[in-house]
Amino acid sequence: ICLLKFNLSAQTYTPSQSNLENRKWFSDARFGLFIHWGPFSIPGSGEWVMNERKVNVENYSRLEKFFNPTDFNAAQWVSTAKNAGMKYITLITRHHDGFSMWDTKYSDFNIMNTPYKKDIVKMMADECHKQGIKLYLYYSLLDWRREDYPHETGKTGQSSGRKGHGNYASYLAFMKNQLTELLTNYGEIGGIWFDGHWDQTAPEGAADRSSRIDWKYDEIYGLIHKLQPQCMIGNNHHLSPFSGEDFQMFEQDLPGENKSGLSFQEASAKVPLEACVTMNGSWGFNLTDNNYKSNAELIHTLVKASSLGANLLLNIGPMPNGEIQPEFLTRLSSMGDWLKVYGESIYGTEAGYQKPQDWGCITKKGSKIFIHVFEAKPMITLKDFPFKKLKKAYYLRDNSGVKATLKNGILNIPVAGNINPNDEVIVLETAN
Ligand code: JFZ
Repeated sequence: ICLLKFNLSAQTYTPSQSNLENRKWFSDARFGLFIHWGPFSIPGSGEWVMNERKVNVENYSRLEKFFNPTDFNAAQWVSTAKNAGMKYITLITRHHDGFSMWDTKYSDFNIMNTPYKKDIVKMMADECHKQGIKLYLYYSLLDWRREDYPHETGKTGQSSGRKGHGNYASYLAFMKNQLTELLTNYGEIGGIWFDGHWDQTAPEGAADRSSRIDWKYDEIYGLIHKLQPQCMIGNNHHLSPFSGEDFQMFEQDLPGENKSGLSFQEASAKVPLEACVTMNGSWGFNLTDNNYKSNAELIHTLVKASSLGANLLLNIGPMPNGEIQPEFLTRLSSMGDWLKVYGESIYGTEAGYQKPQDWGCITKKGSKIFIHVFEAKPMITLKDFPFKKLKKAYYLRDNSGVKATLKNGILNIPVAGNINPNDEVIVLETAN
């Protein structure tokens, strides 16, 4: 038995060179745009509307005939992301409702059968490639529509019209066909963002979180890495990364914080990390959610993610007509404005040597330390400073000097007066 175990674990996944390069690119990028959009946006109640309102498959299909986003403009969406300082976009291609946002041969419930009749994934892919932003694709493993998916969520009520316990072999073949389309017809894809694994596990925090079905990830991941070796795989299963996965995500959480109760897993030291967060409380367009985070709060989230060594994937839920609502646009442009001045302290940085503190947090790039101050304080004191010498200390915004001192490993930084309420950054140039 011991030998057998040894042999199995010896077959672990070795990422290709291009995959490792893409991982490094991804970590350096630090900031991306998540887009939850599709026919589920029409009722304005978020992307779970089918499940929450117990809409059966037949009635839900009507949404296909209403989806006509005449104001959708891929060039504008991509430039909005770029102007926000984002380096990649993660687009919903197929959410739990089973609607495909591209021209797929494997399901009729797709964008070509709406009045709009244009391939959204293609338009976004072309525009991303044109504007030099990477495209990642969200793909749901869970399906509320197909009879061959052995669904658990919404087993009663909503799922009426579906019979039996599914046929995973058939469903797996379907997913592989669709993933082959996505990784063949749209140029280079940065990564696949899987979601829905949790449908088959006991809730977060339960002792046994093993899956009720064998997803055959070796086959799915093997196919993806064969079609596009650089393509990174992440899976929102809220567990430590499985073999074959290239990044780890934290839903509505910074790694290690678990404020949402959705991220009990530890941050992996081996793969890039990504926190995904909403701007209000919803992923998909929601007419009643006015719980918007402030500009400062969103910038702090980005900065704290960087200080923990993670990317921030910030979400928008565009409206059914294809417009992005002003509350999202103003927040994105304010983040972009901040990054234009302070981006050096975010892009290409590593985690700081301390966790976020009450006054702010720390990022690092080689021998440069960036002290991010969210609130002015007469003196910030840092113990166990990991460098012997402090060569220079100055404000990143204008290079004006800061009277910081380092003695016996204790660093003192006075931060008085007017500081940028979004986050003021002090650069420390150090040496050993
Ligand atoms: C999932 C999706 O269900 C949601 O619609 C959105 O796309 C988000 C980014 O990802 O969210 C989850 C994930 C896990 C659970 C619930 C929602 N869970 O474990 O119960």
